[in-house]
Amino acid sequence: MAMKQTWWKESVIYQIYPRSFKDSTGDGVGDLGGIIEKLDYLADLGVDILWLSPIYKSPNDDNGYDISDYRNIMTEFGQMEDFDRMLEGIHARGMKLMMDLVVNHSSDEHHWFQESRKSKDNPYRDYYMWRDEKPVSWPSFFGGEAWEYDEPSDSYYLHLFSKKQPDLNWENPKVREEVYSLMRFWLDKGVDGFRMDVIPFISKRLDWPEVDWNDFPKIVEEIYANGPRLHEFLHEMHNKALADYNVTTVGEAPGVPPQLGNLYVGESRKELDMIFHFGHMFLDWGPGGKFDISDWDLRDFKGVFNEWYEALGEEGWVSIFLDNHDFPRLVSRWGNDGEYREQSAKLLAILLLGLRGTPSIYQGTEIGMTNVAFPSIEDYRDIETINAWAEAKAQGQDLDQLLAGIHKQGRDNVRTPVQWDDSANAGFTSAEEPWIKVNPNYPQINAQAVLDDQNSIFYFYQQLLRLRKENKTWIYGEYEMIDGNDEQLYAYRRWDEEGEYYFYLNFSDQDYHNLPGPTLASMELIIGNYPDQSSGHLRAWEARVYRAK
Ligand code: TEU
Repeated sequence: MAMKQTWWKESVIYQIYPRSFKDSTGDGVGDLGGIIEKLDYLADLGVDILWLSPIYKSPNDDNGYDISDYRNIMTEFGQMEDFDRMLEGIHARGMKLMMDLVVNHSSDEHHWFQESRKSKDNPYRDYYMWRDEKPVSWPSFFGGEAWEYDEPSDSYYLHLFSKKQPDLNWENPKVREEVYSLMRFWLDKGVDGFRMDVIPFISKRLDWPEVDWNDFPKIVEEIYANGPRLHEFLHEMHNKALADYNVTTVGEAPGVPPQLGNLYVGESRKELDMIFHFGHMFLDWGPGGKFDISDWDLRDFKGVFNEWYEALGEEGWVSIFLDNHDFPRLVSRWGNDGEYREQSAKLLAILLLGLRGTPSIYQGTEIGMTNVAFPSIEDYRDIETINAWAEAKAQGQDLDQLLAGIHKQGRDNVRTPVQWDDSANAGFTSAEEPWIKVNPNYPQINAQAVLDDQNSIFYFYQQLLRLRKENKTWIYGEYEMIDGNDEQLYAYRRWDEEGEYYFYLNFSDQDYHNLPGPTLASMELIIGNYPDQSSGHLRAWEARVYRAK
């Protein structure tokens, strides 16, 4: 069966975290005006779809992932006029806009919840998940219990994330109609699609099973995600909100194993176009969770991509990401952000754009931004980090060790302001203090510096984006790992009737000899990350792509 060809498979996504992108008003917080200022920069890079983390009204308990009004813009980000101007600017440059849709939960400050909590007979009561008795104990993502006691009606509500993010009750048809209606509101304004936050969680297990708090990934997969009515809801959403528009969707899919993938994105299912799969995101979590550092192994990393490729076949599609606003900087996590920062950033660029799937580039990746290590907890802003700290402190745990974990895995690693130039606060804001400190490495690592250097990471991305566009083999071609699952090398072949490409990526500070595949001399070099590419072996973090003649 031939794979269906379509625009969103051929596109590249660029994710903007608006709070940290660019401040145009001088209040220390990024905003829509800042995005407008940088549209030429993004068009020049060559990306197709801008995905914006939430820009709706929000009290910002979780930086906008707690929405109090789905039809208005967050005060610090601007007004609806700014939104309209931004959308026009995006379309004028031939790009598209993807909004973040956060409908597993709302903010507790949304008027639905304000009503809902008033009394058991309030018309909005069933918009959320309420229980009269203390329910079975479930862990929340941000620490503590997922059930919260609420005084006014003497009962408990569910919040898988913070207690200011109550979970919506999708069993209630009125809730579903509200969601479809707000989706149509934005689609009618002309947006081109949605990235759907924790969408596999919307159908709850109403038998409320007991869980083992020590195995969080298992709870996510078996209890929180993939609930009994999930696919019925997604199908209904497709019919009632999406089918009439030429738009695209990508579901954030933690807890979805490869064998369930095509239930979400199989073409015949009419649910979602793509999902972000998560297997590789947990490889370096220890038994104590994300801040419990453990090593990752390239063989497992490759295994994740191999399994998804096999599981989806010609039937479904994924979006490929190596970092986003929730996970460490890709070069700090999968590369070497010290001596080989440039080389490893370019190697990862090749991987991101050279697998089968729609690549998603997180802001700042194109300039080689890295993790940050703030010396004090006072400098951190993320609710997940702050809650973990408070919990560890209360339990008398080793706080130095936790800080080391935060340096490696904390979400603020990717939320420091984008480094535009070497002026104060990296040119992000004219305010004295941005909402979160700038990474102190901005004098060396910034957009101005990469734009001034023809060999920079930025232009490498630009070149790769062009290559992917010009070579459909890079997009639709088949994929096969050819390195025998080596622990240092990731080598694979992509091919179709138009061509055959060999990708070689040396994930190591050591040289790599004896490359698998045809002799290098028999092939044509397409791109590589070292200036001189004639050597018969790969040097530290060297990556090359060849075309077979
Ligand atoms: O993330 C969901 C999710 O699974 C993350 O909580 C992830 O596991 C975690 O960040 C790892 O530490 C989405 C959003 O992307 C995230 O920013 C939100 O905080 C969360 O949902 C709640 O809306």
